[in-house]
Amino acid sequence: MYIITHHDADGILSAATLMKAIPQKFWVYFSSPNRLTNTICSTILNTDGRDSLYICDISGNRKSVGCAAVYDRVVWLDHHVWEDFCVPENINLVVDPKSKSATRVTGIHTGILDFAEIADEIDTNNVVTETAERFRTITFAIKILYPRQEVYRALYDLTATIAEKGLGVIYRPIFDEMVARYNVVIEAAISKALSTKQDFTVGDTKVSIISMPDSIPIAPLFNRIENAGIDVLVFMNQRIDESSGARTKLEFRTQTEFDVLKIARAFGGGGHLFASGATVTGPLGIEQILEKIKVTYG
Ligand SMILES: [Mn+2]
Repeated sequence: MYIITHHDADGILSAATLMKAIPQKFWVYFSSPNRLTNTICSTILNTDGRDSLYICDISGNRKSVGCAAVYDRVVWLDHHVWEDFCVPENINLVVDPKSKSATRVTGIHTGILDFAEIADEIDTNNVVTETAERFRTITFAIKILYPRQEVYRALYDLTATIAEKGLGVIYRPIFDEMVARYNVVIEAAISKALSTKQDFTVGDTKVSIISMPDSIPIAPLFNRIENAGIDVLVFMNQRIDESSGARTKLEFRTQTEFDVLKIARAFGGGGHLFASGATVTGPLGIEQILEKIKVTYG
């Protein structure tokens, strides 16, 4: 049995829900909207598709759905907004865009709702409990502090331990030092990112663009930006990959409940109405982003 899930807090708790509900050996792969098709293909190389596949917290497109259909049976549990296209009958689509988290969708599907409330808090950026705060911090800390080749192993261990023992394990003292180190690193990264914020008005649309030198989590950064009624907040991160060349990651948020799914779609991405993202191949300038906003909402 295979699980492909998003590498964020909601994805981890979705996978933990499945592992708790179905006591079998799972191979767990962490992926992202941008890499999903590749991830599905790499699991097919190991299985010939003669297996069951669960996909959590990442929406599909024609390509990824086509690849997943190689599996005998697929259960796809998600809460993003899907585009309209045909899905083969061996794929059981369980998608509820009204659900606050994919963990809740997975919980309702399996009858295990242990992690749904914490995932709801985190995925709607409405963290109120200490457990949600600490769990979110630990997931960010693993991704920021661990060497790249150890990140997925660490995320898997966290997922499996939570599935087995519950969320209480995040209070183990071994995480204290990690959280402390993360707080120092993230504080510096947030200050640096905030200093790049530029404000624009495109037609009637208020836009702010923030450049992120390193890939840092959006939520703690977004929460530090004063509410100035910005319709479209753009977080951009440019990276040169050895294999694929220049690549720009875009994340969109809003302070006015503005439909930022539209602009993500215009860049070939997706997500939710008020929180979305896209990955663009090649370098991308601020002028090009503003132009796309103008065309999309004009
Ligand atoms: Mn989610």
